[in-house]
Order: sequence, then C-alpha cells, then structure tokens
Amino acid sequence: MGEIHHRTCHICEANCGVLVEVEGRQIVSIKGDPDNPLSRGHICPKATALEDLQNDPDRLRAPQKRVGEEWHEISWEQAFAEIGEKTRAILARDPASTATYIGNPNAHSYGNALNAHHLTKALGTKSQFSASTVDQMPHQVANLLMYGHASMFGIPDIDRTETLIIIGGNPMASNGSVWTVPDFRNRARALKARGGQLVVIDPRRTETAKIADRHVFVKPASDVFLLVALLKAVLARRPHQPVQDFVGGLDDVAALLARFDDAACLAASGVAAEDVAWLAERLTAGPAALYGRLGIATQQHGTLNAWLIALINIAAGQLDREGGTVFPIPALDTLAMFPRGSLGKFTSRVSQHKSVLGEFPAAALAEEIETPGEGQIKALFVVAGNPVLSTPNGPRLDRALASLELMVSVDMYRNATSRRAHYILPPTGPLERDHYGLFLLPMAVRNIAAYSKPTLEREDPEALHDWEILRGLAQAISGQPVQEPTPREALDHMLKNGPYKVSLAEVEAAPSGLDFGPPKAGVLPERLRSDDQQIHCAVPAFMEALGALDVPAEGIPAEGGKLTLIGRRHLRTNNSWLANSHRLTKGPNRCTLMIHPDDAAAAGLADGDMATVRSSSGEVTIPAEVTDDMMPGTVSIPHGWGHDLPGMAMQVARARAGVSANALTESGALDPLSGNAALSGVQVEVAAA
Ligand SMILES: Nc1nc2c(c(=O)[nH]1)N[C@H]1C(S)=C(S)[C@@H](COP(=O)(O)OP(=O)(O)OC[C@H]3O[C@@H](n4cnc5c(=O)[nH]c(N)nc54)[C@H](O)[C@@H]3O)O[C@H]1N2
Ligand SMILES: Nc1nc2c(c(=O)[nH]1)N[C@H]1C(S)=C(S)[C@@H](COP(=O)(O)OP(=O)(O)OC[C@H]3O[C@@H](n4cnc5c(=O)[nH]c(N)nc54)[C@H](O)[C@@H]3O)O[C@H]1N2
Ligand code: SF4
Ligand SMILES: [Mo]
Repeated sequence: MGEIHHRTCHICEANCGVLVEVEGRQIVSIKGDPDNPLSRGHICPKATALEDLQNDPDRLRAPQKRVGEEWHEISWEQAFAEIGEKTRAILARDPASTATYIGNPNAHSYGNALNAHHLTKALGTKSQFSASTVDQMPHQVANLLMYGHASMFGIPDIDRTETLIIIGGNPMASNGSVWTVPDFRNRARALKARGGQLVVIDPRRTETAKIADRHVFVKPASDVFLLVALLKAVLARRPHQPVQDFVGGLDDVAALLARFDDAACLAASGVAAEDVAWLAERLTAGPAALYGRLGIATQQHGTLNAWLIALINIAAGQLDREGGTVFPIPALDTLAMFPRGSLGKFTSRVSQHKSVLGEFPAAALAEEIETPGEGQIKALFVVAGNPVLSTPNGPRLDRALASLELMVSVDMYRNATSRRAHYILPPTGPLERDHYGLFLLPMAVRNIAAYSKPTLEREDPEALHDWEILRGLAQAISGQPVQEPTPREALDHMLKNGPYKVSLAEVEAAPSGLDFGPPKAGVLPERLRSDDQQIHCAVPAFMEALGALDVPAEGIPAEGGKLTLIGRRHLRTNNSWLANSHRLTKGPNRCTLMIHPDDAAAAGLADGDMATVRSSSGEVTIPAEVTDDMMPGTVSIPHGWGHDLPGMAMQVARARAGVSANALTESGALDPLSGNAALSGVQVEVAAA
C-alpha cells in the first residue's frame, strides 16, 4: 500500500476530488474521493491522464531553444538572460510591439492567475489576448453590465431545481462550464428521480440530450431568435408579477420586444411554437433554471444570448431563488480580488476593436502580427495556450507566428503553437504543483474550499512552477525582481479575508475539502456590484443591438447547398492538450464530420467516406460519420485536433492527428459586443473527397 494523497483534479472545470496513491515517484492509482463534498467520488477518464501527463516522455522538462529548425536544451539562466536581452532590444525600438496570449489552463492554476500580470507589466503591453475571446467573454460582458462585475456568474441550482434547460452546453462530455458541477450525470438522475425535467436545446442530439427528458433542435447561431420568443412568452405569462425590487427596466425590454414577430422568430430558429410555450410554462412554474454555455457564446450574437438568458431567468422569477439560478459565495471571493472589468479602454491598431476586460479578440492576433507599422507585434509571449489549433483561422496565425522576431511559449509540449517559439519554458509536472480552484469554486454547486499540496516533489530541483517562470520572465525583462508573497502565502491571506474567514491551515485540515453548504438564495442585494446595487435590465448597448436585429427568413441564411458548421467536445479530450495520452486517445477515431443522412446523401457520402469540407478560410479532409443526431443542414467537427504539423514533438498525438476545425473558422467573424469569435455558424461546402 502506497501513500494516499488528496488532490483536486485541475484538468477541467469540475474540480473533482481525487485520491492519488503513490509509491516513491510511482503513481499506483488515481481514484475519486468519496468524501469530497462537491464531487462525491466522481471522476472521469481524464483524471488518469494526470499520471500520463506526469510521466509522458514527450513532456518537456527543461528550457528549449530553437536555432533554425534545431532544438537545444538550455539552462534557465541562459533562457532568462537571452529572452530578457532580446525583449529589451525590441522594446527599445518600439515599446508597443510586444503581446501576450494567455491560454485556458491559466484559469486552472491559481499561481498563474495571480502572476500573469507581472509579465504584462514588465512588457508594458496593451496587446493582450487570451482564450476568453474564443470562449466565455459574452457571459462576462453580460455579467459586467447587468450585475456590475465580469466574474459574477449565476449558476443553475441543479440539486434543487425541477426544470433544468441547457442551451448550447453538453455537460455529459464537458463536465460543465462556468458551472462547476462534478458528477453531472448523477445530479441529473436525481433531478429526474424527484420528478423534475432535464431539457436540452442544441443543433445536435448530444450525450446530454440523450439522457434528457426533452431535446429541442435549434438552428446554429439562431438562438437569439428563440430566446426573444421565449422571453416574450415568459413575460406574457407573468404580466403583472413584480420581480425583485432590485431589478429594473424589464418593461423597457418588453416594449422593445414588441417589434419581433413570434412566428418569424420561430421560423428563424427552427423551433416549434409548442416547445416555446412548454418551456415558458416550466420556467414560470419553477423552480427552474435556463443555462446557456459555449454553443450560445461562440457565435455572432453571443452577448445578446447571454443577456437574454439572464432576462428570461429574471422575468420567470427564477433569479437568486432556490432551485433557480443562484450565486455562490466562495471562500476565495474573486469579486473582491479582481476589478469588475472595463470596456473600450483601448482600441486595436488594425481593425479598431475596442478592448473588452483589457483584451483584444484572439481572432485579431494574426492581423496585429502581419500588419506593418508602429505597434506591429514583434514579440509574443504565449502562456499555456495553443492558439494555432484553438483560434479562428489557425493556419493564418501559424504563418504569422513564423514571422515574429521573438516568440516564447510557457508550455510543457512542443505542439502546434510552441513549435514556432524561439524558446519553450516548461513548468513542473502536473502532480508537482499545488492547486486551489480559484476561478472554478466560485461557480460550484456547493460552496467548498479545497487545497492540494504537490503530490510529488519536483523531479528536477531546478524545475520551475509556472508562477516562478512568470516572475522570472518579468524580472529578466524589467531588471526588477518581483518581491511578493508566494501564491501559497497569498492564498492564506485571501482566505482569511474571505467570506468565511478561514486560514489555509484550516482548509488543509480538511483534506477532502471544507464544506460551507449549498449556495443560498437571496444573496443578490448584498452581492450585486453595480454602483447602485440594482440590476438594470435594459442595458443600453444590448438594447441598441437588439433593436437593430433583423430576423432572417430561415435563420442564419445557408446559401446554395451550404451547410452550417458547429463544434463539439468528447469526454476523452481536453481542448488540444491531452492528445498525447495513449490511454485517452485509444478507441475509435473521434475527429469526424458528423453529418445528417440526407445531407450525406446529397454530398454522395456514406458513413466512413472521406469528405472535403471547405469554408471561405480553408479546407480539411475528414471521415464522415453519418448520424441523425445532427440537425439537417448542420455538420459538426470537434476542435483541438491537427497534431501532424512539422516540428511538433508529440508522438502519440501525431499517430492520431485529426484535422483542425479552426482551419475552417473565420478570423473576421465576431460577436461585436464582446470580441468573442463566432466559431458556430460557419458556412461550409461538403463533398466526397
Ligand atoms: N472551433 C473551436 N475552437 C475552439 C473551441 C471550440 O469549441 N471550437 N473552444 C474554445 C475554448 S472554450 C477554449 S478554452 C480554447 C482553448 O484555447 P487554448 O487555451 O489556446 O488551447 P488549449 O488547447 O487549451 O491549450 C492549452 C495549452 O496549455 C498547455 N498546458 C496545459 N497545462 C498547462 C500548465 O499547467 N502550464 C502550462 N504552462 N501549460 C499548460 C498545453 O500543453 C497546451 O499547449 O479553445 C477554443 N477554441
Ligand atoms: N471532455 C472535455 N471536457 C471539457 C473540454 C474538452 O475539450 N473536453 N473543454 C473545457 C472547456 S475549455 C470548456 S469552455 C467547456 C465547454 O463546455 P460546454 O459549454 O458544455 O461545451 P461543449 O461540450 O462544446 O458544448 C457546446 C454545445 O453547443 C452546441 N452548439 C454549437 N453551436 C450551437 C448553437 O449555435 N446553438 C446552440 N444552442 N448550441 C450550439 C454543440 O452542439 C455542443 O453540444 O468544456 C470544458 N470541458
Ligand atoms: S471531470 Fe474534470 S476535474 Fe473531474 S476528473 Fe474529469 S477532468 Fe478531472
Ligand atoms: Mo474553454
């Protein structure tokens, strides 16, 4: 029997408690922790990937330097010295010519979250990009303008609701997003067992739709019309019901909605009137929660969708209510720790995008590197990101990266993006670092605090944690050491000053997590961060956009024979970065084009045939998976694939390379209110290859 370590799995947002049994440096087993009050023993197949990642021979363990196409291992001293010198020379020529791209795993590392700003500060750059603008930025803009803080997320109270309606999310594959809901399957089972209903609105009959009581197909990127019709239906059912006294402006929204014809909205979204009436009835009867996620965010109307979803929950009387949409109070309160967020502080150089939370759209990174002139990006620092595979028109970005004077990737793999870097700086292994779910626990279905110590010592005493690399880079560039408490010390301080006033020692004394119970209702009056602590429903920018919205006759128009592309996730992947785990990638090929039988027949495709998929950005060749799970007219390709680019060093991934969905997405297609990429709704032609 080895030693058992309690940990939180940091791979996805669910933050499951795990028990890692180790003997020396050997991992004997990784199991779910039944005593974790949030995850209750649940884990998914990816938890074991922690071991695969830790032991992967392709995982980089020391700094790498590229000279031409040759890679050399170098010391940390040399890496910092050279990067510092080169960056200072670039800054001396043009102080506005550096940029950062902060990838998704930063949200899963409190050390990164607390230290990334040292790097941007040392660079003095306004050119900040991140995975937020291919993901949740629309939710954050809606949060900011409605509740007064970009990080103030409401979550469905799944454990007490009677109706859970999920639009554009697939928690059976993703394990939930901006909603920390480990063990979704059993929570959904319990909902059904108490007579409740699970409803899924999605252009694909997803894994979640298959366990739901009702699935409603919606045309991709046309949700906004459905949501308008649904809000009208909800308002019509509760015309004289007062909403909470901290809510205002709903009447103004109702007045604006009068211009929309219900039948036209339904035709545009492809949803039947009976479905809308039934949804409105369930929502107003309550307790009920409407929850929207990636599918409604990564599209042209992402922010309007996020706003309308919040309005529907408000109008139905389900906001801040038990069994409705609730607002957790976490032990580490991100609302108190981070600024509420700004809009339009800066303007981008090439396309004049307004900054959102201090960032420019990830989709605009390529043009800022390509376009000559003052402020052209010459040096790029990528921290835990793989934008070549994860942002729109990745191949264009890939070409742009090749032209940089200096590129540094803080990453553990030489992958599609970091192969373009001049330096790759790898952090310690995934089991060698500590963890606290800083950004995830504030969205959890139960308020808990859980801290994980490093399970293993650093394999190499010279190895650095991400946060040490970030501080090292900042010091190398600015010449100033970062003199601040360690993340662990900061954590203790913040916990003591947080809502439950606990010390890190008290949290550590509960190795499976300290439980503060389920989220409470009625917290909003205290918690709202708007200046007057009110929710103003009629947000001017959103009202203007809704006022200008035309209802197309058939939804987002599909011109002559074209199909509409959407994405998907699989339980055994995590964006692009678990592709080198043999255990996770074995089994059937999951990088396929899902297509409805009628569309397949029209394109002359049988199941398993190779199909060519072409958009205005590019083309891929991919096996067809013919299935009536797809809505006719819609096809689906998962992202995070395409692992066969020259110069990559991921052997397992290469054998199962797949193709990148982001060779088809378009860098110009954005949600104007948030700068978020419109990854859903791309028009494609499909033909037999
Ligand atoms: N077409 C399409 N595109 C999409 C999406 C989609 O649904 N469809 N989804 C979007 C979404 S939601 C997201 S979040 C983005 C993700 O976009 P990115 O964050 O750019 O991409 P990831 O694939 O998550 O890559 C993460 C990188 O971090 C590295 N990494 C992992 N853990 C660590 C760590 O602890 N430290 C360091 N330093 N590096 C680490 C990995 O090796 C990998 O290179 O992709 C987006 N792109
Ligand atoms: N196994 C696994 N888990 C993950 C990840 C992973 O890659 N693999 N990634 C993590 C990350 S970074 C994130 S952000 C979360 C995302 O978590 P989720 O939001 O649950 O994301 P998806 O599973 O991509 O589900 C999005 C759904 O939206 C649907 N959709 C696409 N276009 C539209 C549309 O126009 N309208 C509507 N209504 N639906 C649409 C798709 O069919 C899909 O079912 O998952 C996280 N968890
Ligand atoms: S659901 Fe997410 S957090 Fe839980 S074990 Fe799987 S990858 Fe880890
Ligand atoms: Mo994401």
